[in-house]
Amino acid sequence: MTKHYDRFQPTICINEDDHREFDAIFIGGGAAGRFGSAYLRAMGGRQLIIEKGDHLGGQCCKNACVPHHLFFDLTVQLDQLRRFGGTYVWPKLDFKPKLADIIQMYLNGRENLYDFMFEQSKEQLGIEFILNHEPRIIDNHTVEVAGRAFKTKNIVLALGSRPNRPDIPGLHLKGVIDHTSLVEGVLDYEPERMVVIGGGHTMAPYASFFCALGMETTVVNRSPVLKKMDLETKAYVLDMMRERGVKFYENCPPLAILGEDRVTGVKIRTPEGEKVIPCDTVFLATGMRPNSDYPRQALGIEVDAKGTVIVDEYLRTNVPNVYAVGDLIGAPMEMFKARRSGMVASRNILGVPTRWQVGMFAEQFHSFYEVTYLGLTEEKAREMYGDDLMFIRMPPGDRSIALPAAERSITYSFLAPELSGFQKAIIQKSTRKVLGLHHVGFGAKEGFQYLSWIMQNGELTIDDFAEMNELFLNPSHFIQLARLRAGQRELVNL
Ligand code: KPC
Ligand code: COM
Repeated sequence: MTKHYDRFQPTICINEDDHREFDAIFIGGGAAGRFGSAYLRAMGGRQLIIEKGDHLGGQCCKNACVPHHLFFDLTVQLDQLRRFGGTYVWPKLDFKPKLADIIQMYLNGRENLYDFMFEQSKEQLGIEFILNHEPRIIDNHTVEVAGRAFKTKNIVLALGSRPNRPDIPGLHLKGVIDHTSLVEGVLDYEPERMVVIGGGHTMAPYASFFCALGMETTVVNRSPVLKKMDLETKAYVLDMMRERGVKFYENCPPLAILGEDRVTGVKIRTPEGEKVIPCDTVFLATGMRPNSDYPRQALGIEVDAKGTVIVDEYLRTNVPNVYAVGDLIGAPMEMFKARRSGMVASRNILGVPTRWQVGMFAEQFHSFYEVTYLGLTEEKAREMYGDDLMFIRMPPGDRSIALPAAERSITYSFLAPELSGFQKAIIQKSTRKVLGLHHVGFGAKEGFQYLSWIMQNGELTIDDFAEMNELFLNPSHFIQLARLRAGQRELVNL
């Protein structure tokens, strides 16, 4: 691929022939800043991104979404190779994959992505930007870069977040990493025993990946893991991780990371007393913290106790003409939130008043499967609607049924049916409304993006499902399964 820029050089991509004042300077060129900029520019405004890092696209391509999707893909391939290697179409896995090699593969490919971010932003989108320069915010209309003062009508803070450090001793030890340092190649050895601390959407994919690479992998969390999930669906996810060898200590607070110079173990509190889990590496998956310190100092931006920038419904901060977007404004720290909030700030800046509403969205993470869920859990639905509920499950009870079966899961359904996935729809009987959808498998997350939109903007009923056109075999099965029952006046579980 052609190289469009040298990421080690400071870069100033400004249209010096355009003498208009900037409508907005975006501080930070991640997903929020880049999409906010693209949208503002598309509406006819003038913007400038100032990014102190060496690329556009932020953490997504640096160390977050992109590597973790790559690692997920490798996790699934390795899972199949380990399980089926030497039979049918699979060669025997006769070497030990190395984490260091995979990180290097990622880093090599990342250059292409950075380059594309540059090229698309500059040539296709016509965005103006500065890279590899630290911005200095002078006031709410002035930002200085490399001795040059840029005037702007508005500032949009898009500074992202960084990993939270839990409050336990031993974080400084060699071998304590997180998803950001992992891809910086901080490990000069191949980990064999990994403890993952945390219980959320970062824990599951990384624990699965480490396990798939052949590491002895243990998850430790102070409270239950995957707290937001429907319990039955969560049980499937955890069973499937355990089946591959991941060990879990839920409700076991980590007390200390042990070691002299490098990590040797993690001390935890269990109901039976304290316990040490020996390991050579600790992976922190303990959440993210907004990068709000600088704007707080420079402009007096108001933040809460977690460092989240406080914004109104138009994404305005307490300082006039200063907006905040993306991870800075708190949960959900997700891609859609970053990109959409950038867009909403731009609309407001250019005089199209737009309220920021997160709205209904599907939660999604990886384990050895894609896990996607939307709407109510069974527990919540029972609390709200009692017995006025109907359920569709696949498999309907006995996991040895070779369903679900579709992209990727069909291989399991023929060779190891109990591993082919799990899904559940929760429907209110009286109104026939779909309240919750839960899916563990492959390929369904695509559909959930649209389902969340439908559920948010009206309602989705079992009868609507029956009218949809499924692409058989399809990963989510909700359409055909719903149709098997939709003819009933009085809905019965499936
Ligand atoms: C995945 C799958 O549904 C395969 S076979 C199902 C046939 S039917 O239930 O009649 O649509
Ligand atoms: C993708 C980054 S890696 S962005 O959201 O397109 O800017």
